[in-house]
Amino acid sequence: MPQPMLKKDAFLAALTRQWQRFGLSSAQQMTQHQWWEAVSAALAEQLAAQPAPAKSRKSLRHVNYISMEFLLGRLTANNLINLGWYETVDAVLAEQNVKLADLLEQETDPALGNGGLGRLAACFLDSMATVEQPATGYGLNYQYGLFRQSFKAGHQQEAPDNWQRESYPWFRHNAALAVEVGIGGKLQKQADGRELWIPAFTLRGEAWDLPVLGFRNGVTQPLRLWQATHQHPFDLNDFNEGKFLQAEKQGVEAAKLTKVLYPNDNHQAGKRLRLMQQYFQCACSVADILRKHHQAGRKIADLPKYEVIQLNDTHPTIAIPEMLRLLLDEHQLDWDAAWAITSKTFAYTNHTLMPEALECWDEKLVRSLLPRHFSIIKQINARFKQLVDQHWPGDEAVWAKLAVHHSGQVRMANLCVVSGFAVNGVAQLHSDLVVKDLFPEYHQLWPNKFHNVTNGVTPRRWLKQCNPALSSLIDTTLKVEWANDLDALKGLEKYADDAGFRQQYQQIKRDNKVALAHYVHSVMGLTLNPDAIFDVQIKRLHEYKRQHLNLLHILSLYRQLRDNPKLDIVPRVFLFGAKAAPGYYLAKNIIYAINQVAEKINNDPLVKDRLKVVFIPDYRVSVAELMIPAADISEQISTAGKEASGTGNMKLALNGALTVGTLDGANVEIAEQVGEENIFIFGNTVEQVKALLAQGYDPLSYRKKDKHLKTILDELASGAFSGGDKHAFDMMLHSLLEGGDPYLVLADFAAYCKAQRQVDSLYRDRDEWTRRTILNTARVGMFSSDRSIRDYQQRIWQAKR
Ligand code: HBZ
Repeated sequence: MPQPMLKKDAFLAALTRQWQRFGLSSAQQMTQHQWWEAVSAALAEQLAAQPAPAKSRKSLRHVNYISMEFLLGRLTANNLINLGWYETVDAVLAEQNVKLADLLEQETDPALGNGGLGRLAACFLDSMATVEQPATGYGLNYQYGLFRQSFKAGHQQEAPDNWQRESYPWFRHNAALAVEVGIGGKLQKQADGRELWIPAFTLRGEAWDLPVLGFRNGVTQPLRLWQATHQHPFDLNDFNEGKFLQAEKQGVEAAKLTKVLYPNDNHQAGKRLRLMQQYFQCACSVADILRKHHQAGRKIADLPKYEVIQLNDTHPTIAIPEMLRLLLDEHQLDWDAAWAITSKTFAYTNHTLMPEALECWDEKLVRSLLPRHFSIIKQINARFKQLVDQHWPGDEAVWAKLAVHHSGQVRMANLCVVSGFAVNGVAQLHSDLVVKDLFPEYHQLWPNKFHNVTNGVTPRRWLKQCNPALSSLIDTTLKVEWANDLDALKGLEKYADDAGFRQQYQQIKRDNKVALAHYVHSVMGLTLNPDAIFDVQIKRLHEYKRQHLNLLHILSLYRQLRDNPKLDIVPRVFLFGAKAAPGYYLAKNIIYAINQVAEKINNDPLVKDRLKVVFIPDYRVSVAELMIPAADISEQISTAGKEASGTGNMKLALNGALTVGTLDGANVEIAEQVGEENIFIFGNTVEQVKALLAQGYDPLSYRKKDKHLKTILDELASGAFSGGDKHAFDMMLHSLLEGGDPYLVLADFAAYCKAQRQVDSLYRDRDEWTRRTILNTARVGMFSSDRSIRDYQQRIWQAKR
């Protein structure tokens, strides 16, 4: 269906209601922030007033995408673009002397996610709406999103991110959809043998909906974020008995539940409140799914015909026993019937192989919070044991590996594999490793359960919105709509050899670099040379992502410049953006090291602007939107086998950065697409990493062999970058050396430096460089999340079962 046009008069009337609501007497009295709020609220109102689109003729299963995280980024600009209303609103506001682009800067990013996993969920919502896959996103409405980051003397500081959800104009509170959720308590055996759960207390989940808009197709679908409140303002019994404070207590506890997003990525902390969050979200979401199914007049046994529940990693796994509980205890189905429904409804996406990120919960914790669920999990486990016993009779070692409940732990990934109909990894290499290294025995049992769906990114936000100049060059060159058909970018290939096109493409990149330089100057007071190579590493800070490998290369260049002040290198600006989990001290130490090295290099007159090191504080979606279009180099340098996919790699290549990367995650597929001559691949492969570790990898031998490397490492330990403090970087250095260098930084150092020399030499040939960047843009169409969603449809959601 075509997107309805914005009715200008109705929009203006809605805008008037907004400034009146602020108690003002004219639009001109609004602050910039009020303008943003008023425009957004007026748009939300216009959107809600649109006629509901005719039901799609396609009989697709409805997808329920449950995720603890949705890293949305600003919505107003994105919604304007998807609605096709940007130009109209821009013109209407210009008549009032207001610049739309300026007021869009007023929006605080809704940062309800940590990194890749949360951002992927946001891209997938956008794509499901665009490809007309009926879907509901289910998440939590955190009061505080991911912490704000600043640096104090080079150290990361965290501050709470109160993003003002109370006044976020895109929210619609749907009071009728509230759900009651019980927690804790005990089980009572009934006369008929059934177990009755008597929860200790009940919470209320309120539904707060954000609209998810397809690209100019009239589709709006909900992202439903649950917010916890107490069930009743007061327990009147307690109140009447004079226990005034206790009467309020339950409410205080409830509000805690959705107060804050846990800031860990790829690490499980095992906290009680986190499990409560998970259960609260799942209970609300499953209840909502069943409510809708029931309201549509459908039979419970038909649930899998109409609904799929896609679990974004194991965080929402508890939805599985919750579904079984409702079918058994509320719908009074027997086990086989309940299991038949559940096991055809759930599908699970794995995002990591790292052992410390695989969720296991202490059985005592599970039992105390969710006694009925624990009992159901034991039942799943017992039944599954029979199957394992048939296949591996008497093999205790296999059972110890495959069990869902074992050694006092509940293993969420195992629960997902055993109870779901599909499991997928997020890039080909990763999906292969999921089968080979993580779940080989499960694969023997159910070979058809395992799939790959390579990640993707939405071209609406990650090209059209963040890089308007390049987008309009592509528009005028291709003269077709590419934003919902990214393969169309192939049409740019032939322009790689067109000098006029190259010149325009290069000019756009330079303008984007100037824009980023302005931002860096405004927040950090640093001046950047837009003719330098902008070398960008943006992602969470993690040992396996190896920001410290990047740092060692920077130190190598700095050493070379001091050894030979006339050294001819292309000027480079190294840009970092990364948050470290607050309790991840080694990651924080790496941030500190980068900042200290930056301070020294940026102030050394000998360097003469040939090197700059910039750690941009508070990296977030809106900062990514500035950095990605300005990047020349995309650093994707994780230890092979550790990065499940990566998605920043796709965004950067799409915007014409050349990748320096290992054969890890989706880098492998990016290399296949763009061609090996258009990417800088280096370092040990997965097999080589395994072999090195098997033969007893010794980082100290690399330091011994490589004098230059030794000099750099010694200088870090000398206090030269830390005001004489020889221990400032002990944690990082210990990990790299005596700590055994678990991520093989030293083993890849020489190859990395070599790849960087190739970058330097290629950049001198501006034509050839630009040619290759154009080929990157032209050839990464498959990394549109629209393609990922179609893969999910074909392989998982709509596949014959
Ligand atoms: O998911 C990331 C992967 O590291 C990355 O390779 C992949 O591209 C991306 C999307 O598939 N994983 C995460 O971002 N993981 C988390 O953020 C996370 C958050 C909370 C946890 C565990 C992991 O408890």
